[in-house]
Amino acid sequence: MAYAALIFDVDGTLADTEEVHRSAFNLAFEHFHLGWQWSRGEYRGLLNTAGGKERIAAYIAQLDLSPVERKRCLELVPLLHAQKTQCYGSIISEGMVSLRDGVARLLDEAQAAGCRLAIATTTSAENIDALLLSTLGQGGPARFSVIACGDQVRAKKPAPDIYQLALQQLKLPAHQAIAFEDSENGLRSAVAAGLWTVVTPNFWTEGGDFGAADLVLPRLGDPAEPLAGEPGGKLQMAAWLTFRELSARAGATRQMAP
Ligand code: XBP
Ligand code: MG
Repeated sequence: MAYAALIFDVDGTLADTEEVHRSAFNLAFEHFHLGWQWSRGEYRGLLNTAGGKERIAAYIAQLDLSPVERKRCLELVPLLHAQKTQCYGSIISEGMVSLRDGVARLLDEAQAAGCRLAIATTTSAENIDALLLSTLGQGGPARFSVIACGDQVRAKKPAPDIYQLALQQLKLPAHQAIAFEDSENGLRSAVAAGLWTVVTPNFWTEGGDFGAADLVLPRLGDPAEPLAGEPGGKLQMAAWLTFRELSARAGATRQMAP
């Protein structure tokens, strides 16, 4: 089966961006003199809430505040998040964050095979633009036929809405696309949308329940950064996930599906 589109999650999948997000949140908190600082351990837990604005609101909900103070903090969330997004874009534009290994290669292989690329993410269009420009250059954003993101849907991951929107804009049925995710929320969203899903966990998401994934790899791998124990472990054709093997596996699984 020739797959018509690969749909990528952004944060944690295309690139390991959550440390930059965490820094940007803390810079925004400093800017508004809130005295809040999210540690790595705390942020790991807060990541269970998809969406930066929702994440800040979830944090406020567990603070010991008077009703008046809580209301004031919640009213500040949109401004706080706008400041955070500005800080995130500045850090990403410095070029210190690169794509995870294998991503650029797989994007090239897919497009060479005539397969479209798409994005389905909780983060904002500004953040996506900053990351794609910084990692793929001026032509980066245009390589993606569809970018479904952030507030375009009301229900964020783990709801399937963002993947359903991406499929709708691609004009494709779920069985003609493959999803790439890094987190349990993202996997649940893609599976609920009916997509064959590859999961590449990272520091922030390792240990999650990825049992519903069709393929779990530590990363996509590259000739220069082959996966240990491959081929012969989960992969047959190379020590990195090639578009050819991906299509063969997804197609074979689909044919076996009831
Ligand atoms: C991960 C998220 C986002 C980012 C922060 O998105 O949940 O909320 O953590 O970005 P993805 P915003 O679906 O790409 O994994 O502050 O813009 O939400
Ligand atoms: Mg993610």
